[in-house]
Amino acid sequence: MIALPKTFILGAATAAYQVEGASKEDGKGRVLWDAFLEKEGRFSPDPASDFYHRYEEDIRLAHEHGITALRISIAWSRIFPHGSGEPNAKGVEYYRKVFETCLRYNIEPYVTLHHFDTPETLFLQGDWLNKNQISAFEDYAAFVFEAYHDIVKHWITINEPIAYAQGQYLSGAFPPSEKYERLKCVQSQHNQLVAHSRVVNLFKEKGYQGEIGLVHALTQFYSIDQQPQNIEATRKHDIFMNGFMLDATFLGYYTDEKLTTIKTILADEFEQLDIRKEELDTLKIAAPQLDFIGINYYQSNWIQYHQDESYIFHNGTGDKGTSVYRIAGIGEVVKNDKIPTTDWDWYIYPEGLYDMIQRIQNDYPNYKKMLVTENGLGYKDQWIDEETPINDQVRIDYIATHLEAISKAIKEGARVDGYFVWSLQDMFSWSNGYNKRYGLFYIDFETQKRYVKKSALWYRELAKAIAQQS
Ligand code: BGP
Repeated sequence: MIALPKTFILGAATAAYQVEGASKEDGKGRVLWDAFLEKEGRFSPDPASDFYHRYEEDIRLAHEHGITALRISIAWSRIFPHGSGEPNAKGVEYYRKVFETCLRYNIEPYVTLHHFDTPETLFLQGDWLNKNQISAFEDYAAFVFEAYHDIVKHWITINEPIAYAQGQYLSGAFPPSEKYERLKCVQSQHNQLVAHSRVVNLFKEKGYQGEIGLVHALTQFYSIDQQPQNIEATRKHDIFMNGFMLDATFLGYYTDEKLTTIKTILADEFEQLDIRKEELDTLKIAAPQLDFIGINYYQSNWIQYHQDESYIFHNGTGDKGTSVYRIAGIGEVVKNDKIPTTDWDWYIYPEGLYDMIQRIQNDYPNYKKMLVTENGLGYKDQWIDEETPINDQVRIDYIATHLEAISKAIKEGARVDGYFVWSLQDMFSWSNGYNKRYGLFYIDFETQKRYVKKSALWYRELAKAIAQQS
């Protein structure tokens, strides 16, 4: 058995827009994705895995397979269809039923307030680039805390500020599909960190019971070789994607090293970066009050120097070997033939998770605890027939080796309290659609029937073994 403490939380993760479907039901407002997906015409967010109607079955299945914690996000646009104004009673009632169902099945809900789904009205006004969204987010959070603080004790403000900003303004895979806009990417990160901090401070001021954290997508970067310019490109890449946000999260300010590097990357545009004194004060108050950090770790990347034009090709189809990622003045992701990849060109490297945990321990010794809030394998699972269990041994190997990396870090003194596999069930993937499956449970998207995968059975045995330790 993988050595994990008896108290280790074995959970699973979901996100509202990816599982719920029902995107136009019961007064839900539109989000940034609706028009984008309609226009693209590649795939639809409806019915996704129809969690909106089938949550009871999914929560029961989770319970039956040893899961004791579930990451669920609230769709802001179900509560406030336009981001602010009058709350939508049906949305408020829906999430109460979902959280009550979790508790009935002894599952602790970990609730995310923003998981890539800004209401359309706010998106059209600039999304996180518009500082007014920060107050709207705070008002929404205040309402939601009041509505559910009696039953929800674990909160996550924002899911992956960098991945959202990166998708929107660098790779263009997320609406509004802008590319290579480095300034916007940094500005969005900063504004999200301010919004996060305001909500942490509010939660603590009000004295709610429970914990509040922030989830970061953390990719581990390694230099492709020992050439100084590649080592330097890796350092820059890391600051752009990880270090800038980690400073704000744990220290409550940006260190000179981070700001100087961002200045080098943004060059002339740096002057336009809008970071205000009162915002820095807010970060400073929030940092020591943060109860946990969630790490979403999927992959590591190998980097080399790149000074020419930016060019990104997003492999959103699973055609192996098609990804290209080069950002002028930051670095280029290069091929490393020694490391296996998924069909979407994500490097499978559990050591990177271990290194990331160690890095947080070393660089930010004031952290209180870490949770791995997402980790899992995107795979083209094959359904054979009703009788044959879906054999996803590759997913089991992926999860097991990453849990081994966590186990090693814990043994060496890191405080990592839990693991949430991405994902509970197959669902819709933002820029990839439905053929990139991550679930412990297979969904037939035509019939919406659920099938247990081998990984779910393995997860159940692991949960048992952890719980039965003396
Ligand atoms: C994270 C997101 C999830 C999920 C996951 C897998 O960045 O928080 O919502 O989608 O990545 O990514 P993808 O669906 O692109 O494979």
